[in-house]
Amino acid sequence: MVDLCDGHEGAVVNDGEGTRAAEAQGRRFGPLGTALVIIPTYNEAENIKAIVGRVREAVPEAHVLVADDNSPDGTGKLADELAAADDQVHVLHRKGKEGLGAAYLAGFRWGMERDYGVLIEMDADGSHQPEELPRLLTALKGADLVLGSRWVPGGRVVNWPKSREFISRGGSLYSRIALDLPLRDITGGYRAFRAETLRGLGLDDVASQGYCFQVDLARRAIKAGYHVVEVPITFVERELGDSKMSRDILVEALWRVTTWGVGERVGKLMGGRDSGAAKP
Ligand SMILES: Nc1nc2c(ncn2[C@@H]2O[C@H](COP(=O)(O)OP(=O)(O)OP(=O)(O)O)[C@@H](O)[C@H]2O)c(=O)[nH]1
Ligand SMILES: [Mg+2]
Repeated sequence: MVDLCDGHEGAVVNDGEGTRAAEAQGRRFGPLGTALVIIPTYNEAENIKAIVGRVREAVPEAHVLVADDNSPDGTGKLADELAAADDQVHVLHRKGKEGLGAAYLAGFRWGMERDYGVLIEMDADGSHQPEELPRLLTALKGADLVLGSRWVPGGRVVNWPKSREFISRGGSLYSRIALDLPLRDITGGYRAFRAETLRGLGLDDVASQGYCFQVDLARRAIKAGYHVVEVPITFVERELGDSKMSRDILVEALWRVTTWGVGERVGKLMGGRDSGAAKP
């Protein structure tokens, strides 16, 4: 069994609104409940068995939900086989490729309808190491949202070309400045949410997709005053299967982040600070 001991070992607490809000309220965080690890897949036949197996070994008490967009390579069928052999593995079959954001939103809904206390985002390609999950869950005992972070002390990337690192670091830095967010890794997709946090983010109007989906949720959490903690992770470049990263995903992120940033600044100039959860 994994030791989910108390404390924040390895956690980096952001110094922004979320932290201050939590301190001001003298928050006590409730028990976590059962965790659901959501793994979105599109053509991950080479990776799905290994990643599900690693999650089940690293956090035996957690459940897994594979959210597959009708992958042509048969990932959904392989996931069904895993689910047939293990009560803690589930599959959400979706009609066709609709992007990472839509798959996560469907997975969150599925998990919240079934009363999971923690919803976790994890890629199928091994970049997010299941063995680091216990540290994320430990940090979540004292937080509303935990971000696995490559760009805080102790975080790192393995086998990533310099060009990818430049894009990722640049994307986080740009989002941090444009949206005034006290976070280092804003585009990362290895995250643990309390179900109450997701309920408070107003997910019904989230339209963003790839990296932008991650920026959108982080920004909503900070603006809503949630206590967000970054935990260093080691991100490992995928070894098998093809990346779904595309120019369109980068353009969407740049466009939306710029639009939100300009909107917030104009809002402040026109009538004081924006309030409550950020809207698109
Ligand atoms: N259900 C679903 N999953 C998707 C979709 N697009 C990507 N994914 C999954 O989302 C996860 C992240 O996608 P990746 O292609 O690894 O994207 P990335 O990690 O940003 O890019 P790389 O660093 O090149 O791997 C993987 O598990 C993909 O299979 C989609 O449209 N639908
Ligand atoms: Mg990947």
